[in-house]
Amino acid sequence: MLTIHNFARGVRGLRVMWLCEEMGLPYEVKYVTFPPSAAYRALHPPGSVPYLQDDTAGVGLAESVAILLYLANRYGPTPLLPPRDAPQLARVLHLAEFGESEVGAGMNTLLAARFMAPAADKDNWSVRAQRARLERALGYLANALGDQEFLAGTGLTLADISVAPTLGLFQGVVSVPLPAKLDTYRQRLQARPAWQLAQVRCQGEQPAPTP
Ligand SMILES: N[C@@H](CCC(=O)N[C@@H](CS)C(=O)NCC(=O)O)C(=O)O
Repeated sequence: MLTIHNFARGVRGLRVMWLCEEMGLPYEVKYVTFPPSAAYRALHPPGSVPYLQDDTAGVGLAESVAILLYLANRYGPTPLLPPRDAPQLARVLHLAEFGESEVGAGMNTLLAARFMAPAADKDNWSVRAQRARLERALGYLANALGDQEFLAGTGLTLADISVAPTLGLFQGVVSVPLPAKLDTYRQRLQARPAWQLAQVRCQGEQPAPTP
């Protein structure tokens, strides 16, 4: 069984759940509190999410993009990860990694500045530099998408599964404008049945219905 540890509504865990839904892989979700419990830190000492436990294989790993690659390799083949001799493979790997290292990681810094930094540091030089870098990354992605439906070729790939969920955080949470083209792209992918199922699983424990 696959177990995905995640914060309720954590977008990186959503990446992993969306992939599982697209591949038809059964999974369980365990919600991690913030701050994470000692039990969770014993499993994954940095305390970040998501973390995947694969009991069938007897392994566990963190880093959402590594988890995407792990699942596609371990439980594929899947068209979401082109085969090793396909020309498209390089672009899928490049943009899947870019989704975290240039978009997701940059957002972490801006979120921390917005919600945790002292007033004098909320708009300091580093914050402005990070915002400018994120704007460049979004411009790059909008160009990379062009008029295509997907980032890398004619079908959905890990590149889209990495990039699209993070774009949802740009409305109001991060003060960097999301190019209209990327917003339309995100909304189109969000309408997929697999994303919808994943989003429900990602919401957190639902309160018990009142009798
Ligand atoms: N590069 C990591 C980033 C993980 C990460 O920053 N996750 C966020 C939640 S979406 C988190 O755990 N934040 C709290 C923390 O880092 O303590 C990944 O892609 O999984």
